[in-house]
Amino acid sequence: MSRLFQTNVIRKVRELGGMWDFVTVPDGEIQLEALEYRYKLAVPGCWETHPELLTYSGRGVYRTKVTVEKRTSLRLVFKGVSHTANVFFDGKPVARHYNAYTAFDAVIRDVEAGTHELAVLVDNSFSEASSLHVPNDYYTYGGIIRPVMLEEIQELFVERISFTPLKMLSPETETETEIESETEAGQQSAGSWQVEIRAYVRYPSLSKKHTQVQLDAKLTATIARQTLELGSVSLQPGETASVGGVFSIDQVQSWSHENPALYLLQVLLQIEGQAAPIDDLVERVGFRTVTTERGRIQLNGEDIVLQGFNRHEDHPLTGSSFPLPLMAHDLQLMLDMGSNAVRTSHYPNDERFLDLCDEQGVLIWEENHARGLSIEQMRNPNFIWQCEQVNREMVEQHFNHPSIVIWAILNECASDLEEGRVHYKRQLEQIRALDNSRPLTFASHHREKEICFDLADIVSCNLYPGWYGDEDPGELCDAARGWADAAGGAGKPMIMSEFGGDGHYGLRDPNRVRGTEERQADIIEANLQAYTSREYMSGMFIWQFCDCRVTEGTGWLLARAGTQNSKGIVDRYRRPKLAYEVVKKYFRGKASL
Ligand code: ADA
Repeated sequence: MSRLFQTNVIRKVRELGGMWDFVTVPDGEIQLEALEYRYKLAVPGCWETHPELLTYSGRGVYRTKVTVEKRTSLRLVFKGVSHTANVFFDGKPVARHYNAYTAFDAVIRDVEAGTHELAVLVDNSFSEASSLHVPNDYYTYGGIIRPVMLEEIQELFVERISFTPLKMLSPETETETEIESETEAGQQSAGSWQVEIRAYVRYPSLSKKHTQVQLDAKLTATIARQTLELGSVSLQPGETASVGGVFSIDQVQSWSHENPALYLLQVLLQIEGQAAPIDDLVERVGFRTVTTERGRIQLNGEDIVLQGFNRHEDHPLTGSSFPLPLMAHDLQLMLDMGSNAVRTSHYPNDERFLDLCDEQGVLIWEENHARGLSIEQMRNPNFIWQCEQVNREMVEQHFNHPSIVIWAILNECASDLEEGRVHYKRQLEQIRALDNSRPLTFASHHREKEICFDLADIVSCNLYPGWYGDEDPGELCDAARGWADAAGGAGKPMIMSEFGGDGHYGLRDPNRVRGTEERQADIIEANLQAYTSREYMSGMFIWQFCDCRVTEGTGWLLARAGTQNSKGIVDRYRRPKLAYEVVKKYFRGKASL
């Protein structure tokens, strides 16, 4: 299962999960047909879960069989391969993709009935070819880490939908409504909304034996029992086109943390002159707006304060490949502590986790993939295109999640330098052009040396008072507000995007020295006391939800004890540390208890 709702009613879709053949391969040319597969590995999964591959970094080939009953065109959708994938169908290359945390596809036209071989060469090694996956304070696992879907497609198919809630047209009043996802129909209050809906239609290139042929199709959408005519497209092979417009939708409820109302939006594609639709795509959407005014963040016009965690997709038993129950468990723990928000540090997350957040009303800061890259690392010749690609894929693929309220870029990179600023400006402009409905930010640790706050909508600071320095959190926070105001951030909302300290699970000592659970609890308490009591603060994200594995190496960053970042409020197995109750006290708003 790759989503928490059915994404297609007409298009035939199935998951290619299971045990695939696997073998490690050295660098250089490979002969697929000569490989002898030594292992069976779970897909989705990380190869580090196999006892012989616990620390393996390099290349490996996954293989499975795909059987189709009749001649058809196939679309393979890989939700995440870590970190570089080369895909072969019956021995022929059909796709190549870099970056573990966004999806990509391969379309194969006119596949004959019978059994075919699908092979994926996966590489998780570090080299100049990879500018974003570098040795870092988290682990780059290897493998097909997210689901693989097999779709049977027609000549034209709906590649994606974008749904943008623009404004509430009439307030909610008591009426008969039906929320598609979970709530039962009944007397609820509902209003009408103005939204923009666009459908993107793709006509994959034809194989050589076909002659060029133009196809015309009409697109309709249904949502909340209303049918909308999106318009028509006319396409040549190899082209993609979009169609849509602005519509009013009646009888719907707004999405919020308290009432996360979701609706299914189905787009149908019908070839002109044919009797029935040949393809469809379903998205699940919510009606809400996000704005930044008067130095605050608003959801549907109401000021909100984000209280949550930075979370790495990391688990000792499954690596970065999360089964649904573990995702749900993480979210349940965060909600138990009274959190209403999560930051997907430092990469786009699995869509099922985003789906869970949509359902639970949890607000998401989603960010592109980068952590702590120096200006030298940003000069990697692959950096620009690799960032451009992950930004585009993140925004296009996750556009319809009502839970995502902020897009962010380049955590702790060189935003203190003019040369770095060029990248921040380019990337923020790129994302704004893709989606103008959400505020943008980046997390900075440059204090008074930061020079890019004028480019963002929200100023966000990573500061570690009590851990990397002995400042008072409240005083440092006020100083940070001043630095931000002086650096182009005046009048913008502010978020404390990281704070915390090490707490090694089970290391208890009444002397409360560094590294004990007691000291971590003290640090978290002092920070939360400062940020929850500051009027100008629009959000706070604790570093971090759970301990995570890091790359092993030398230097202060990569030589962490136990090869893990131990600032989690729960350990790698999600066992709560002493700070858990402290967080609960503040996030649940009972700080005086
Ligand atoms: C940084 C960084 C995090 C983590 C943290 C720490 O601010 O953004 O990824 O490395 O510091 O634990 O030091």
